[in-house]
Amino acid sequence: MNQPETVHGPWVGASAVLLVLLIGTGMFYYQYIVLPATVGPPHVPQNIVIDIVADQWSFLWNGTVDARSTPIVVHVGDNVTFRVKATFEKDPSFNLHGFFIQGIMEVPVTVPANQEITITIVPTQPGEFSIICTIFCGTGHGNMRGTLTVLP
Ligand SMILES: [Cu+2]
Repeated sequence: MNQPETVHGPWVGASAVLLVLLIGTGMFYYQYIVLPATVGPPHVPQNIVIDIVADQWSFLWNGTVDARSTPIVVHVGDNVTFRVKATFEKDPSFNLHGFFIQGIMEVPVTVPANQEITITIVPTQPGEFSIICTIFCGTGHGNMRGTLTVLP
């Protein structure tokens, strides 16, 4: 009486396990590959103001954060205003920095001592963009770099 069940039992169990594995794998990939491309609201563009101190020899944002080790992060379409101030505490024989975001700005902007320069950009494509000083400002000038990360 119970003979058919004992014969087919293992195959039914194996098929069930396979089915669960298949569905599980499908759901796993679905959440990582299919969903992000089709679901989720687009980024709403923001007005962002970022204060930057161009010192010798780094670009510090929000007062103390080195843009070289900690990128400034914005999104495509954001209206990003940089307020840049230059200081020359390590070597006062210089009095000019240059502010340039490669791949985003057309030309560098000169930032003289004791003056605040305002630059507004609207990134149009995602990526990592280098911020560099374009005017020689002392021995550490080559280290005066930073990164602007633009997210989609
Ligand atoms: Cu400089």
